[in-house]
Amino acid sequence: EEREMVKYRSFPRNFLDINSFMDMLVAENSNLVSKIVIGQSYENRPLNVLKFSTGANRPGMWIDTGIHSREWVTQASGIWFAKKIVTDYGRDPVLTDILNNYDIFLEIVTRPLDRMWRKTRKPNSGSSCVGVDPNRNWDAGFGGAGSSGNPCTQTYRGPSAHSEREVKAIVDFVKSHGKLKAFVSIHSYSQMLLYPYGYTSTPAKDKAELHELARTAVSALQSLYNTRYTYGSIITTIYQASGGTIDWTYNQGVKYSYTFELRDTGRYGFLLPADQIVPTAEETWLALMAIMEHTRNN
Ligand code: ING
Ligand code: ZN
Repeated sequence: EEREMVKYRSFPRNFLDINSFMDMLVAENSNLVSKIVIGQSYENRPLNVLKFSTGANRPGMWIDTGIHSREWVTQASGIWFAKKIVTDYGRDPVLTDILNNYDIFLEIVTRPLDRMWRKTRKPNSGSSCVGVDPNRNWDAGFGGAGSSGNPCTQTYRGPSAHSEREVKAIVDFVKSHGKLKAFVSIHSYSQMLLYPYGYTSTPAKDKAELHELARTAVSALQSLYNTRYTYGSIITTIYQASGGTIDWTYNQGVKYSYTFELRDTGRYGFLLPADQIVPTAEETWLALMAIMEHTRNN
């Protein structure tokens, strides 16, 4: 139990750190956790996903953190969730039942050195600016308003949908899995729980259910430290954004597609103080459990 914390006096942060954290978690819980590689990054690092599974051919639920690397509280929360899952399996009846019926996939994307980096690492031809926004690169309203064609902006959509290996790897995984029932992509900051759509103001066909579940999830989250979240569709709650992750997964038939924007609302923003990491992960877990429990029941 305490061994990781001895080795990691703080949270694992870089690729090698997170990779060894994953390997240790797998070694100590091999009945429950394995590490799968869904592709390679532009820098040829493996795109590792933790798979929590207690049986074959189960439907799945997906969680990703750190798709935008500067959103540091999200990768740290991902690590906390991984520990929480192995600790609570067999102890928490709801999580145990979820894992007896569903696999959970958790991708914790690792970070480049630049503290404020958001995009992928691929150079853009004809430009000195590097990278594509991995949350504008999906084939859902690709190229529309709320994304940019300029490689030097933070919301550059890339030359074509799924041009980025990091995006294409998840696309291929979602398609080949075929039975994902929930897809939660975790960003920061703004304290919001968002559901499709971002590229259009046409309501999602499951909007009423997604809205009600978001309400339940944010009230579970708030119950711990009174952290207040707003919730609603992307376009009505944060801003118009096209080519976003969960719009694509939702259009693929993954009904419970959500994006979190974790703490805070802007006081510290991406530079959230370290003493808020664990509280953020703890409260977010309550919302994730609400989403996973609802998914299991439906
Ligand atoms: N915010 C998200 C962004 O990529 C978002 C908001 C969520 C857009 C879901 C589209 C879909 O702009 C951050 N902080 O990255
Ligand atoms: Zn983000």
